[in-house]
Amino acid sequence: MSSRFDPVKSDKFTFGLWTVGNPGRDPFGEAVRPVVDPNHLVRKLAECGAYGVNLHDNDLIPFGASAQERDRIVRDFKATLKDTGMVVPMATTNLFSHPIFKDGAFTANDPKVRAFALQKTMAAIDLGVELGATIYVFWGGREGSEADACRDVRTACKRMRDAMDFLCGYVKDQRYDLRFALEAKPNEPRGDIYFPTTGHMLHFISTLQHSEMVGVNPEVAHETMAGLSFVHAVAESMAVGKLFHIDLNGQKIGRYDQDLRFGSEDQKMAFFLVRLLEGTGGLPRYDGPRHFDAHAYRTEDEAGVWDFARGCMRTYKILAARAAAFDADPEVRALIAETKDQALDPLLTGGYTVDKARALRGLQLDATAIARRGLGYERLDQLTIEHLLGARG
Ligand code: GLT
Ligand code: MN
Ligand code: MN
Repeated sequence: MSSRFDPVKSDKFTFGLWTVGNPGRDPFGEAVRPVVDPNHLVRKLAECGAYGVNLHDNDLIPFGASAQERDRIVRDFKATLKDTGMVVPMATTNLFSHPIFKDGAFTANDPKVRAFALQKTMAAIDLGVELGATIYVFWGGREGSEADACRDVRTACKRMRDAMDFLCGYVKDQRYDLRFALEAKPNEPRGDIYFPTTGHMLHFISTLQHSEMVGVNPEVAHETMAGLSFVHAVAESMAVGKLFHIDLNGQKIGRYDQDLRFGSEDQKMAFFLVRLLEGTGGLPRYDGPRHFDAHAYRTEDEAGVWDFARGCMRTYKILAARAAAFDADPEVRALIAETKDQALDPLLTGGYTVDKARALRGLQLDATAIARRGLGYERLDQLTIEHLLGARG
């Protein structure tokens, strides 16, 4: 039986090949599921109602494959995409699995490693564009250190900037319709990863030669690992027009990168996140793909993987419905209605003028009276909880 929460293509839900294809290996144990053919994953995702699939170069093309092998794999994969109506909105490079990247890729001390990383990324960009990607993600999992004496962090920053400037130039030179999205993570697999949060990335982007084509790809788990508010990170990225892509999953604070089913942890955060992305609060919505970068519990067989995938998408849609009901609730609207003041508002926007400064100095503001007023946020938060738990709306 279908329900209104079952995903459909227009929801724009996507999964990485590495997510539903994750065989469940962890630092303490072997794989618990077989490695599955990417074409099968695409067919099953399409059946589940997904819109698209994302990939690293080596999720599809084995490392070191010959040119003929590559072309055959790409031909078959394109046929599967066509058959299923699935798209590839995002692609990325695996710059972390091969031992050559043990000291980093773009920031490694050995120039040969940095050259190899650029060479591999140019080829992976060509592959992504050939499959239709318009977003290219950079997650620098190995760009970091344990023995900090190995390089000055400023040197690492410069190397990262050189790599981004070069690759932006490559994309422009090829006339590709492709934008970059940088993904932060505080640690794991390195002791400390450079540019550990979305905030660091946003500033780094402002230092690039072609900053207009570079944005961020924040991930729930990564910002939560850093103890930060994911919703704030996403909103601040949107506020400066830099939310180019998003990695949705679940994470308990203070743990290793869990990449759990979306909405399986911290439902209040997930509620505010979906509300933000869907724009039910009134500001513009995010219209890019809703990408789940998560994987099924290690306890699952293949059937459990598809339960996991459907679960991510259904929870998103359930939260979207809850957010819409919340923002339509008259009591909520009354509590968060913006206070308008025709005299003051013009003084508080649009920057400095001498006249504004004079007017502000002359205002009679009764701090004690203003401070006495309660704001009703206890009631507002309780309404949030009641909507979230389905007791209202
Ligand atoms: C890896 C990582 C993810 C990144 C992927 C893109 S690879 O699975 O844990 O967070 O988004 O490189
Ligand atoms: Mn991710
Ligand atoms: Mn993660």
